[in-house]
Amino acid sequence: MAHQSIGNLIRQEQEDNFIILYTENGKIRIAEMEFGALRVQAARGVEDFNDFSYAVTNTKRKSIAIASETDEELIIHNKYFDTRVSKFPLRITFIKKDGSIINADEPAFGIAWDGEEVCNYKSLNKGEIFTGMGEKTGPLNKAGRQYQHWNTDEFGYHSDTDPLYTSTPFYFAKNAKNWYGIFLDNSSKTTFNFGASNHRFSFFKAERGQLNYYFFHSDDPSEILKQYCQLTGFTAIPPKWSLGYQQCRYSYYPATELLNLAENFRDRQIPADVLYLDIHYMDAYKVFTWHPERFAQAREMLAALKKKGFKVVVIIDPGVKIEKGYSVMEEGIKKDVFLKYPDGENYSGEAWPGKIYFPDFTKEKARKWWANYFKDLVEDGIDGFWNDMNEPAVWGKNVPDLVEFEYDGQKENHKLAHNIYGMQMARATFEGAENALAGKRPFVLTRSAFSGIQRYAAVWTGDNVSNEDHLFLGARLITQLGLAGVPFSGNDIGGFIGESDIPLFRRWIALGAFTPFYRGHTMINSRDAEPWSFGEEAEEIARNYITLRYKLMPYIYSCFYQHSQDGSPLNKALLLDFPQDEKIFKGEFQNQYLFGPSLLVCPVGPHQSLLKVYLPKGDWYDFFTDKKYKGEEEYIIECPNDKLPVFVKEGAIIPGQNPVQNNSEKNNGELILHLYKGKSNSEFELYEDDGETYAYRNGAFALRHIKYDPKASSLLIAQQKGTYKSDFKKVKLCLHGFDIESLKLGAKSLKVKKEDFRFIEPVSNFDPFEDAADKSKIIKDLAFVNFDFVKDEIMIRI
Ligand code: MIG
Repeated sequence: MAHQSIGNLIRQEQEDNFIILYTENGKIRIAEMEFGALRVQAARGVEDFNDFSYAVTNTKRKSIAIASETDEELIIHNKYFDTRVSKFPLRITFIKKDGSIINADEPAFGIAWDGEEVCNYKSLNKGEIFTGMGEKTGPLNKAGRQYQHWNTDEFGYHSDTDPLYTSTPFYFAKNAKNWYGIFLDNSSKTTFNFGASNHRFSFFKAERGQLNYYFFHSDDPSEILKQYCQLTGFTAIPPKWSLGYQQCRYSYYPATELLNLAENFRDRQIPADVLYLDIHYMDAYKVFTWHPERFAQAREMLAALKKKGFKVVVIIDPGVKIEKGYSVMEEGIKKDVFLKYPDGENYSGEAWPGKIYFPDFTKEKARKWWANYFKDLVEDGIDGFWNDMNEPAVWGKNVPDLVEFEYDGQKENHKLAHNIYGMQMARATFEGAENALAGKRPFVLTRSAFSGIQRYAAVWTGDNVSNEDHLFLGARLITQLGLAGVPFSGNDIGGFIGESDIPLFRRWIALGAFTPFYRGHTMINSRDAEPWSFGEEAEEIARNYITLRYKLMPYIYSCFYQHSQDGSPLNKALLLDFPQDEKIFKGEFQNQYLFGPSLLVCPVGPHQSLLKVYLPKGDWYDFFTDKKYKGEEEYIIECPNDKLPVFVKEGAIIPGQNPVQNNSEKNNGELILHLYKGKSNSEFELYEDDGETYAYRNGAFALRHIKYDPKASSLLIAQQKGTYKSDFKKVKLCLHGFDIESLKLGAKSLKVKKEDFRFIEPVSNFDPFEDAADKSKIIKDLAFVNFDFVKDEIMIRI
């Protein structure tokens, strides 16, 4: 029989903060991680436990003990839940403190092996919700589906294609009222079955390597995500320029084309920060070279672009062209850094450059060798790096399973290393860039990834298609990546394959403004897809939304700070804030997400002039008109061409600034602080620093805790923490939803009189922040006032 269960418990040991349970056919080891997750490992027969992990950075364990034991079972307690181990056969059940079962091994199958494969069957519960999983297609609720992790270059994928480019084997699930998370830390081909086979079980299995999973539980799913990030890492605050609008195509060349592009953006007053060089910048697609004619004067071009406030990111593919005399290849051979067959011959595949060798990024020596090449590009004036083809992708073929990888001392083959390759390439790229940039923060973008990638790179969702399906699917993928600990992701605005048209482009460029990574990109030989390529109306919409993005930059930048503290993603799945509201999973509402803590974004299709939206609990304001809506209701919203439905949560505190043309340009010193009337306390951490160096790690940041207390009618802007000299000198306070007549405005320690306030008359359809000259719409209950943004705390009575 192929199926071999873990069997009965024979004896147990406690050692070194582990509980080790010996069974008939193997052993289980249980540990409680410093931040609350419970780790379960299984080893077969007399095998040792293998602790090696590329994903996990924090391996600290708490002390663990068996709290009670009977003939039948063992009980282990931790702060968040209890674990029951039944002995005959060994089965694990996680139980909430109130006695309800969160998650249990399927009684008949539990943990079992089948050949090299290891599988954990879990009881499936009625109505159980499965979600998260990162870059996985299908609906937000993945119940009834099966997914596989095997990083794949999937050109023109569909809304149900699986697998795609990245593997983050971490899911959220909800059994009755109980949320839990499971992270299977195994880089081989893994399968997750969420009740796709029957009504009896869900399962996760790995083709190779050990069962090694982490179980998380909290009533607050944000806490689960935080614990996952505490285990696998956070994204450090990115360079501010990488949060601006970015323009790519396959490919811009020669140099004059980039200069024209830059001029176009500035002339048209469409803010932008980054231009991209796709594969045609290289000489015969040889990595770390410049094309001798197209970019004969790369340095001059880069210097000119810099003057206009543009950064440049270049694509870096893993394959190294096999060509006599090509120094990168020759050095690579000398240093012995390429992947090999078991007989010692270098493995070669084929991609853009023709025949290529692949660096073994799971080998430290290879990562160091690779990292060294970034100095020249940085010296030339390149600012960021874009890793593509790192699944790795080989023309029409798969890397054979027997190809050997160093796997940092583990000596593994392709079966276990495949899913980790892209992440280790991004790591080597990040380390090289960091070293070369001498104190500036690197920006790396990757297509392929594994759990933990958030420590090194932003992720984009590869070769999507110019159609409505992808607009919606893209929103879900980004939100799900957020649930997999990746806060910095995006998709090709307008779609990569095929051609966007006017209606699609205007919707997508608007939506993209509310995604973390905001980049337009398109395929070779397709029509132009820059913000001005779809006619005047679309250009106007693009300008307005891109400008709005820059006005929101203090909010967006602060959200990245927040992620680095608690793991909260930028595209925030609604389940994180509304964990008991299952309506958010309904097909018609599943694309909605929060952008940061306060903005509810409702993606709308190119031909939808009306959109049905669902507003969860609380009061909401239309971002553009301030119209108030009651939560837990559905609404039909009118969506003219220029309107993306965005709603603001009551109590929201949203810091903004004047529009700038790029993020290297300083704002005018006015903090535009928007406050939306609410019923309960709310707060926001306003974060600033120099936007490009690591000086913040030595205290050079400006952090202001802002707190709104409606019962006390107060808004408190606490004293600044940190030594960075704030870019803001005064505050313009915009009050939304307040009854102006009864407003008692005043500020402690500030000489402000009621006359200092004046009412403003926004709002253009595009821009809630506009102190509009045209008095088209008058919002009566919006007022602003200027304060000196002194170092002291500011208390405002409202
Ligand atoms: O075989 O570098 O997903 O963004 O423009 C295609 C060319 C290789 C795939 C990437 C795409 C990029 C393209 N690349």
